[in-house]
Amino acid sequence: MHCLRLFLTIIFLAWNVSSANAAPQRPNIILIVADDQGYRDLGCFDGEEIKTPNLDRIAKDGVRATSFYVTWPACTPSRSSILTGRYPQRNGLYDMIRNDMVNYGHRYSEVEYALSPEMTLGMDLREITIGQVLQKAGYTTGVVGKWDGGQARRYLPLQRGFDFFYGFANTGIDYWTHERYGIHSMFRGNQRTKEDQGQYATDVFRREAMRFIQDNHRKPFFLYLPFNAPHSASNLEKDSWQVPEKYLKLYSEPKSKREEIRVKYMAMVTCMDEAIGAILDQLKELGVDNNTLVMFFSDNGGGGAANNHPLRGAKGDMWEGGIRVPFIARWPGVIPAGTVTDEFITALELFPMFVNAAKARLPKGVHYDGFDMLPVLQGKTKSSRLEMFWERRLDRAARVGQFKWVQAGKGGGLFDLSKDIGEKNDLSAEKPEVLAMLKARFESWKNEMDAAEPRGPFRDY
Ligand SMILES: [Ca+2]
Repeated sequence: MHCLRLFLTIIFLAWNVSSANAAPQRPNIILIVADDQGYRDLGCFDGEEIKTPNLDRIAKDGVRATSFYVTWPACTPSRSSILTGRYPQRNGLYDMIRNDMVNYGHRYSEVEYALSPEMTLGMDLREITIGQVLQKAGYTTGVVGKWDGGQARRYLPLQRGFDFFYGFANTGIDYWTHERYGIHSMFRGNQRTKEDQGQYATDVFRREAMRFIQDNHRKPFFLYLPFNAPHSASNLEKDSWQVPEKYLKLYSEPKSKREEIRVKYMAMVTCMDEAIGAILDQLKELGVDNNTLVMFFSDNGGGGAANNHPLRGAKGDMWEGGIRVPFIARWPGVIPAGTVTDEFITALELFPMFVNAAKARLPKGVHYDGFDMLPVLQGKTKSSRLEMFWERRLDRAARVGQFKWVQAGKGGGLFDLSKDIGEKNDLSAEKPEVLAMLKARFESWKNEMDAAEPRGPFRDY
């Protein structure tokens, strides 16, 4: 009898120890990405007029990173790096997949669209996505929202390491019709679907994300949730800023056309924020919120309706306003609550961080451009990132330590970000040796990218 009691006590203690240690082990991972949200368009990033109580809740429960960068100042290449952990110039997807003729009023027929770049180009099939790695490690993987990695079947999420997909695969749609310039674009799995036509895209993505979590919360899951909000709509009517009335009512009546656009944009953000709040509540209700890593950032800097203050420039630019984005992360018990880091980190750090958190392994023989930044988010270590490079056609930029060099159609110069986050004071003449060093570092990176094994769709090989 005594022995049995001792045995039970040991079992009980062992169980207690293992459950106390269970939280940091193989967490669920939810990666939420906004489309074109400004650096200051969150309450927790000093946004005064915008209502984002749930994003602020993530920051309050976790960390806010103020020097987080994406790899490109617009959608497709930035997202390619999230999925592959590699520079766009290395994974091959270093420009937009887009039918530009719509800009000149051209309307595609379905037959013509089927042959167009939007339909036929995609991320090189030799690239290994984070979905593939986590799926292999036993995670259930899902994508809800904007895939933007190619929409021919071979490029769709179900063929790229994901068990579940609901969303669109091109770069933008009308929020209500789910058409892209007249072409119906919503998918469930590999099939286009009209089941939700007429329903607001953000609401539909909220429902599908919650379904995925409900169905898969009993074992580790990875949910990639890239909203198209608050990007403008891609429709022939140029009815750009679409949002349900109830979110508009949360803001005061606009007094000018400019204010009207701003208010609609803010309401789109608030609608997305509410969806994120519903997901946070759901995690708690299901009892998995302590074992779920939730992250949020914008795929590139804010566009015309956004506020990127105090950064210079906007989406499309090599200025900080194009590439430095708001980032927040929450993992209770692992990332300390209410903290801020100004360490130099980027979207390239996500892939290795997810792989380590999932106790998986990085694929062999693949060059990764980032590192596991979890200890940085925890405030335990300094970032090991020393430099970062950007290239968009003829525009280029480099950050090495505190210095940033820009050479672009809209201007350029050398800036000390530690004193001049707004890139106002060009130090080119004052610090020629620093300028020369940054240019040399860029050239070295460029040579490395050119020497990398070529990937489609844009490179000539
Ligand atoms: Ca974008």
